[in-house]
Amino acid sequence: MSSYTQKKGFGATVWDYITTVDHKKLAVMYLLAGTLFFAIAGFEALLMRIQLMKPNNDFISAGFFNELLTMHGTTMLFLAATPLLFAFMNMLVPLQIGARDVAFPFLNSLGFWLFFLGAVFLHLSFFMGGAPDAGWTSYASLSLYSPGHGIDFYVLGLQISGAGTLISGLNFIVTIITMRAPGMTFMRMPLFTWTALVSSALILFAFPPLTIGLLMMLFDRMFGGNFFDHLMGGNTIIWEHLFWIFGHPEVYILILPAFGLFSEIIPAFSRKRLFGYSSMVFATILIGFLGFMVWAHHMFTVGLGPTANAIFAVATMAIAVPTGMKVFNWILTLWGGSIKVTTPMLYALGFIPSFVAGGVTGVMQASAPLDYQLHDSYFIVAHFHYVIVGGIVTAIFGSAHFYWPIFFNRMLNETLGKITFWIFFIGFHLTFFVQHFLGLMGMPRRVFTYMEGQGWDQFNFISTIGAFMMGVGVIIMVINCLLSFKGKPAGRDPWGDGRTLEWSIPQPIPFYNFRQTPLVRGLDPWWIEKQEGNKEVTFAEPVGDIHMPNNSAIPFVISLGLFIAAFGALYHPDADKPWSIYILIGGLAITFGAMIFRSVKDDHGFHLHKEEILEIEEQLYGKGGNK
Ligand code: HEM
Ligand SMILES: [Cu+2]
Repeated sequence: MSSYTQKKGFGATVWDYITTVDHKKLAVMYLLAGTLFFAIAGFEALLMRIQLMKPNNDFISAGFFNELLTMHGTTMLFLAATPLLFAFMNMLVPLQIGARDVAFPFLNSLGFWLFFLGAVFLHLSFFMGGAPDAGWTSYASLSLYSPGHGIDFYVLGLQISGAGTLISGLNFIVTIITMRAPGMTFMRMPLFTWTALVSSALILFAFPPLTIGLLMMLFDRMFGGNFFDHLMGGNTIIWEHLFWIFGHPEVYILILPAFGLFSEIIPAFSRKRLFGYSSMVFATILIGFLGFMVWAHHMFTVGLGPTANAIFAVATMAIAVPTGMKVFNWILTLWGGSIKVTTPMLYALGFIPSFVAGGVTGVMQASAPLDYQLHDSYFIVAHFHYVIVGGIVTAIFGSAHFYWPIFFNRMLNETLGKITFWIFFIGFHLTFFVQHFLGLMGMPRRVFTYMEGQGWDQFNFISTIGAFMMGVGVIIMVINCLLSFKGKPAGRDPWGDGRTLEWSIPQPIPFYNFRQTPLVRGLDPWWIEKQEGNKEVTFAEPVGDIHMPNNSAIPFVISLGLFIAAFGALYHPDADKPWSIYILIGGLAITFGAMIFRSVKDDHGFHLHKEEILEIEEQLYGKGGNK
């Protein structure tokens, strides 16, 4: 029985996506879910900016502002930026290394559903008695005393979705180490795959401290654990350490893949190989390593003492060295290249100065004495949005344009793309540039309003206008994405400048990716083949049977069980909800039942025979194919 014949119809399609283990479909699901949460968090940002547009505003209440602030930060980092980058990793990593899927397709699906249901759980807090309100860092001194269930939603939602992230990170590590095509040595790996590897390694080391911190928080809030309660012999600073041992690497987990994406876009449209490839690889590893040594720069004002502050200040500044190397390598790739300014390239060109600006203010804050002045002022808000929006969001937007044909076999409209870029880019600088001055003039961060006559009014007004421009840019981009489906198929290598293996595959990409495993003969293998006038990559094997995994609903069921159990845990401390314990046990029973079922039931996947492969390719690329 071959299971590649697809049923038609809406229900069948939904079922297909719920049970899929195909990395390309999961990539599309990450893209959709990430976009949804990006839109929600963007909307929350606009509400905050309306509130801050003029002094003494009463558009929203102080309490609701705290909820918006917390959910905006948490959602943007965990539920928008991470899944959007996972969308690219899922889609591109197997294609770039010449693999048919990731190492553990079942776990890939489990990772998605844990992330998604954890995110849904967190967002239900808005409708079920209040969202978390202690900031995305949820400092224990605030969160332990926050009434209601907001913080419990934060703790349980992040725990579930964090488990998904950890599982996916592991999967990428194993995939990249073990599943590379013949000839794809480590030093021939595309830079995006390299950054995906290092970023996944960071996930492996950074998420467990978060898990432990959240567990301790859960014990404190639900069972009177007193880990962080100073009145009971606990220590609130321990939460800060645990959080930032995770939290600082988290920003590198996000920025490294963004670097990787630009390291693909810049050589493609400079039509040159990446300058200093091996130094880029070592810079990536070094940044990953140093990223773990600097967490306490978030705690300079806590009172760790001058020795600790000095060590962490120097370690932080050291990161500027490998980062600077990267910036020079990108510029030297552009140097003397025959540059084509496409939309993705525009994003890359806008990224370099914006990111450098964010990096420079980062080095400023790395100086502990100056940080005493800047701490918790709008200068900080300006700094991290320059890095996050100027670095990560531009990478995601630029790559959405670059890789749209790989995802959907369609091109985005270049004119609309460039309009989006300019509106977004100008809006971004309007929003955040002036915040540096607000910070220097003393405006504190995380306040819901301010008094007039302090010289802050105009800058806040400008900042809000900029935020709306960014919103308009995003709306145009979404329209562009939707319109693309009316367009013609893009076909293979539509930019004409693809360098890596993902561009060598005919479109639409069959579910087994490569009919034959490619033979990699150097860095930028597809570029090499094109230089030699080849129409296809060189193959490492003749056409033969392919082994593929079966779809499965079990990952969804495992995640659903935890989602249900979380409600039980949440309501358990309430004396008036004795039924909550049954929900908790029932949910866990579903999860463990599904796990046991998976363990005892043999699922060996299926074989796709040579004849079937040829038949599929005939359907896809023969007459009437290439849909
Ligand atoms: C779309 C444009 C954006 C606007 C207009 C915006 C606006 C804001 C505002 C007004 C705050 C509150 C600042 C404060 O009072 O301290 C904030 C905080 C924050 N934003 Fe954004 N933001 C945007 C995009 C992003 C993105 C893309 C990310 C991450 C991927 C992000 C991450 C954060 C974080 C982590 C915080 C801190 C939350 C906290 O202090 O708990 N923002 N943003
Ligand atoms: Cu940091």
